[in-house]
Amino acid sequence: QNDAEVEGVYSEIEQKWGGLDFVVHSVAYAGKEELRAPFHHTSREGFRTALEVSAYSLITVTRGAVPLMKNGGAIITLTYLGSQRAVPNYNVMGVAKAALEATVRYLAAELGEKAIRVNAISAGPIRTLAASGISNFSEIFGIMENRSPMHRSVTQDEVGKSALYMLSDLSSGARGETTYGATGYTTA
Ligand code: IMJ
Repeated sequence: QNDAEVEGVYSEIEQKWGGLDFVVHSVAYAGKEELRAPFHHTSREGFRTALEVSAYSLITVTRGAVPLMKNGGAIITLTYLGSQRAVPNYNVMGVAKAALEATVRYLAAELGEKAIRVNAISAGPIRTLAASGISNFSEIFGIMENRSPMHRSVTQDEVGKSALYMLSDLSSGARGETTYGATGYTTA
């Protein structure tokens, strides 16, 4: 939420390295209440915070990175299927991720001429701090293990490999995409 802090990081990178090849944007936040209460009770303030931290921040992070990507570069962000489907309790985070995925498309369209690629990875549910305290998380895990073609949930290593693809020349044709690394659950 602090643009000056982000700019500070980039000026340090500029001084130390003189340029930048890629950025991983991996930040999201919604108030606890917003993830628990009925969605139609989402407050104006809760909506604003979730969208600002989870979607607008990609614009701030990209704006600072562009001048450093002198020979082009790659920017990725992390998203979740709750942007496309109504997932129980994901609530305003789903709205924020939909905004994030649209932001990826607009940034990708604009930065194509600078050879900067912007894409998103939609990982499946992973047991992390961001997943802790979610009431029906085990249930969501179970559904994934039942329905996905491989009958298991996605691993952190698999998300890492998708990131490697998106950040490297292997994905030179990918722009503005949301790639699903969720062991095929999305299409099953
Ligand atoms: C988060 C909430 C509800 C359902 C959820 C999740 N499902 C999954 C997540 C089904 C997979 C995890 N996820 C993809 C997220 O993007 C989580 C974001 C998040 C988590 C918290 C928890 C602590 C808090 N605020 C948060 N804001 C965003 O206070």
